[in-house]
Amino acid sequence: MGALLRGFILSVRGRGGWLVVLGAGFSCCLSAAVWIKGGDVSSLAKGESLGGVYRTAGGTRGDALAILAGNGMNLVRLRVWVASPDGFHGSADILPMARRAHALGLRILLTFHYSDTWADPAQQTKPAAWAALSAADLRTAVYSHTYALCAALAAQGTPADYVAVGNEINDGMLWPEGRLSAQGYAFSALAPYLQSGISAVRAASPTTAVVLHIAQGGNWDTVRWWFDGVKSEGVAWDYIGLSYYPYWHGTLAALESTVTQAAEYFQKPVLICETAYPFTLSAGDSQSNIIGLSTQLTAGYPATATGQAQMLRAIFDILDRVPAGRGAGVIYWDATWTVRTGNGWNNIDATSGNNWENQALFDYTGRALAAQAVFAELPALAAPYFSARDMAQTAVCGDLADPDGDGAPNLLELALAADPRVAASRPSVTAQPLALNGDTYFSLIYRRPSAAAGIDYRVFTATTPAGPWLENAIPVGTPLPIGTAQLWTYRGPMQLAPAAAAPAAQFMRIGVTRVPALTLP
Ligand SMILES: [Ca+2]
Ligand SMILES: [Ca+2]
Repeated sequence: MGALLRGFILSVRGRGGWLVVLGAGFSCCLSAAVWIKGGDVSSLAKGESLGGVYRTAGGTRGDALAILAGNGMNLVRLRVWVASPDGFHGSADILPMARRAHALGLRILLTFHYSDTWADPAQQTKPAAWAALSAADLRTAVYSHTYALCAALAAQGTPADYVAVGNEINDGMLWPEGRLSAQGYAFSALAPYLQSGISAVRAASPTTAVVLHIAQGGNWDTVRWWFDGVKSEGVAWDYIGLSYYPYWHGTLAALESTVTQAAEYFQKPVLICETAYPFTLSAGDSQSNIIGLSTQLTAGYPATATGQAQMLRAIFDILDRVPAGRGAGVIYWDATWTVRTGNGWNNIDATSGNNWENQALFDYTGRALAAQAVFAELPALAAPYFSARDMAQTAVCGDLADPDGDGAPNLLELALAADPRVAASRPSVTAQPLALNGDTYFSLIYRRPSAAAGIDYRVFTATTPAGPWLENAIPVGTPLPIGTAQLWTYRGPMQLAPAAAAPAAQFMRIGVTRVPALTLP
């Protein structure tokens, strides 16, 4: 990107003869920050039914979703099983959980397993009720099951923002029919089932973005092979979804290499659908934990509350660096899966224990862990204005895009707290100078960015449109909480000159800069 002050200029004549010129000044390569800061809370409904207790970091008992949302998490991920023997992970608990999440302003991602139990690269067992279906009927079952829940969510006013069709489907799903290794690695065996699920999502909920999700987030060869495979079958999706577990899927450097190449090669946003890291190697119940050995840790990231937070921060930071704003974000698995008798790993065995409690985001006393604070370090700036599908298309959501066709690029509109999809929605265009006590003031409405990353403003003034532009207006307003719109008042430079010598017109230009790099503590 070129020098400062490239691009849009808008002028408005204000009272008192001043000419306000609002311009977007871009001084760096533009890229949006991550916008998905998620936690999987699939365990929560069942855990609460068994008496699960959650607390803030300070120890105050509260609603787990509210605590997570209060710490900056902005999306919940919910697992869908067709008919889980424990009675959870279906519409009966997902619909009310979606209402709770929505009421807290949280986005929703559903992940369909197309199974009655865990589906991952090692198992994709068909639901019992589908076991004897023909291939054609299996496709219909995928459609009907997907459509029913997506439509029910939309009908209650909480449409899923994202839907993952399949969970960690490296080797396909709905084995053996949709299993790649059982079908000569022909993606034509898997594609019809993906198409059925995607068609159902599109029909039930047009604003919902479709995610395709595989494991091996640190293996670019696998990611390229797999997504090339589905693409060659004409499958159309919105987000590349990857699991990245540091102890299984490669180094952080391998993750960065993979997500960066995937975003560029496929020109799609990349979402880490699952990640986790232990805050302790001690177990909270008698069930041994999957990650419980020091040899499974990453050097420099101890199994402590601080180490867990550092790992989550490192992964977010990598996604935030993906060029062109294609690092969509990160979802933590599973944020709320604390020890409760009966809420073990095996959904068909109520006596099973928890094998993941040392990787939750609440400790063994139910207190919120330090890793939750990482969510608040990152902005989620554009998401309020764009749907999840919009965010997959840089022609709509990109900093320089102009979806409402009003001549102002998104970056400027976002900085001025306007909806970039709605022409003439910029409140600050009506900025008017106010003369008071011999000084002149301008009031402009901004959207306040994160302290760590986001949008920065610089205000310049000049006495002629050709400049020179001086960064000399003085902000005198009071900042409001991050993410909110704020009215900020600037004292103009006219007060620097004697009244008689003041020019008849002044020009004010707003430099808007995306701050691309996180500067985290
Ligand atoms: Ca355990
Ligand atoms: Ca515009």
